[in-house]
Amino acid sequence: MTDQDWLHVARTVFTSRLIDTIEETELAPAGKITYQFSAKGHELPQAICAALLTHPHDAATVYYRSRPFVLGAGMSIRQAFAGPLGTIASRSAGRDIGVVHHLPRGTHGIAVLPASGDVGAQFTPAVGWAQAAVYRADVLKETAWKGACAVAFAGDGATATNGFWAALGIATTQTLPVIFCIEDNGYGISVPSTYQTPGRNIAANLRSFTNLHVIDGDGTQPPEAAACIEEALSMVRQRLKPVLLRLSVPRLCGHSGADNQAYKTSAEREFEVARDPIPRLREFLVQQKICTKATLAELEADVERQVREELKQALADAFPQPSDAVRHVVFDGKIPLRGGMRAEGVQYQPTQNHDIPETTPATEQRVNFIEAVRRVLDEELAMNPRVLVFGEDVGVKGGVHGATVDLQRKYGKERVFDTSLSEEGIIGRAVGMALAGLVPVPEIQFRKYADPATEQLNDCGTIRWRTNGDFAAPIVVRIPVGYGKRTGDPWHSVSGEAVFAHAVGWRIAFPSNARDAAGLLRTALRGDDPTFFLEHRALLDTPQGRAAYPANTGYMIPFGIARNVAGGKRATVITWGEMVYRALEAAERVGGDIDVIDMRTIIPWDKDAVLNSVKKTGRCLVLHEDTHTAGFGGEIAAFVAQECFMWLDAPVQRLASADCPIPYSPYLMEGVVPSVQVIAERLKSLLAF
Ligand SMILES: Cc1ncc(C[n+]2csc(CCOP(=O)(O)OP(=O)(O)O)c2C)c(N)n1
Repeated sequence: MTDQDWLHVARTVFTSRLIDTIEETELAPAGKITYQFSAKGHELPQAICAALLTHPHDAATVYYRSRPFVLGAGMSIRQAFAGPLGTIASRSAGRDIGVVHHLPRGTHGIAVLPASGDVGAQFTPAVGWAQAAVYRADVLKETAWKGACAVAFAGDGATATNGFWAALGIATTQTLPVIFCIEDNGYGISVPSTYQTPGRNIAANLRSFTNLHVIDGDGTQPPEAAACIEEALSMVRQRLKPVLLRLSVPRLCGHSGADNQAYKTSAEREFEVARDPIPRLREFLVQQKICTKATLAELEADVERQVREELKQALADAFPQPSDAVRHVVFDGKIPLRGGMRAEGVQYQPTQNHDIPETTPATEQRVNFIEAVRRVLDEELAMNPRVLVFGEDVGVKGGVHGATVDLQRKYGKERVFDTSLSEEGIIGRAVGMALAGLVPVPEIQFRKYADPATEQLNDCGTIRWRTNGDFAAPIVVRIPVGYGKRTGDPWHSVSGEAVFAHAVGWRIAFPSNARDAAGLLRTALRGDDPTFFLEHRALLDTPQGRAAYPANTGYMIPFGIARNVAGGKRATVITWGEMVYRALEAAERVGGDIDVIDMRTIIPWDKDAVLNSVKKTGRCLVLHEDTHTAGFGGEIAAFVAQECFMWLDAPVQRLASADCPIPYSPYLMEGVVPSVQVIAERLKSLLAF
């Protein structure tokens, strides 16, 4: 730390403290801000980190108490006020609470990655960034990335979350340059840290963790805090070990503006006040002759003047318009500053509905569905060195479904690799990698096992929106879904696309054959939105899923364009995935002349195809394998009822799996999943209405 660094630290600390005080005593009481989170007591280590994270490719993942860091990293005071005020000058333009930060490029180039309101969600994206930094430096030989690291900031409560342990496992097994900086204030809102980790000290508990460097220090003492942070940075810059850096700090405020801290004794509060880092910092600066008392007073006065000035500007800033709210939910032309395929010159193709004309592929030999997936991955890996493929058993084994067979041998362990058994880790890491400019293609082994990744998946989908289009993490998550060839069961046979359809910001492909799988997967991989790519298990290596593989490597199918798999005038069946084949058989059984529409993508879905068909036939059955209640069929049926009312000759029908898990016994499964016979019966009654 140079004198200059210390002056930067002092300015950040004083600025942050004053902003907190103004919010607490002026803006919140006046009703100008509704969410108020102070960082009082936490300022010093954060400001030191901001001063020392000088590598242009460093990144930090932060949380709601990280404003001192973000100020130190380059967020303006006006933006700091604008956040809680909810004006258009805030980084999210009023979309997010002011302390859920992001900063595409700070003072030294450091990125503050999009924070989450979910405690613990900041850890796995940090390890993803760290792994991407290593990949870009070592494999892509981008020297500018050499020595870059990631820092995840969190409170002590966050060390109890799944995300913390997922990230710790990844960082230590892969020796990633990441620092877990735990600002331990002894509480998570009102819950003491004895509930988060036994004996209340996470550093003490992790001392024997293999391949982890543990540092435990006082975050209120300037030289000690700086020494701890310098030690941590030196460890990760040399890539010796990841670091758990615990710094104890007082929380000199309520958890938020609404919290009166009645759960702390007065002795505790007095003890905390005595540990205020600001008097210690002042004393240190003068003692070390970095400032005189007079220049220090001048600095503080200057901070006050600047804060007041920028507050005035912030209070004059406009509020967003209601019509601004729905912009940047998906890629809409604004190129993200961080992440996204277009970042730093990567070839990009739009995925927007109808943007890409579907070409006729030069047809080739027929291949299994899973082989089509494997080939597209192979081709994209060959074409784009930023593509990485990973998941459980994806490496040497080639995936439990065979989608990645041979790819590790061909492209190496850095590009095609096994992960720890942590779905939160797989997705969170993918998000961090995408933000660092890579194209991650994670595999979740079965649909049910996406459950532990729910938080990361949902947060990933809203990154573009939350950051007002500044960041994007277009990952492509491949997931086998549905029942198997011979049997089902509650764990491996879930389709569950309706839950994903409800996740804002995501696209969903649900192809029914090898050709569509190839075209849609490539579109997803070259697009700029996160995509669920669902692969039906009963189609992976069966005759039904087999199709001619499109040989031209540029073959893409746009999202939101359905395919008529059978033509007819008597009724319309709208379906997708394996149900397409049951529908076709059922249509034959009732005498044919039925329009069968394979949706191919669920988000976006082809409303025009549905409209045109139902207007022609006057009868509509929506069929899917996902459970009935709140299934995606409800969405389509509601649309048809509203838009085709005048053309309908019968009520819109829905047929789906019973609201029941998929059973193991094939006999029981017959009672849950719509069989050809049940579909045919339903069609018969629809035609007879
Ligand atoms: C996943 C999740 N669960 C619960 C909450 C509600 N919540 C917000 S902050 C917080 C306490 C976090 O404490 P800690 O990590 O120690 O950070 P501190 O506030 O003390 O700095 C809780 C329970 C949340 N935001 N996210």
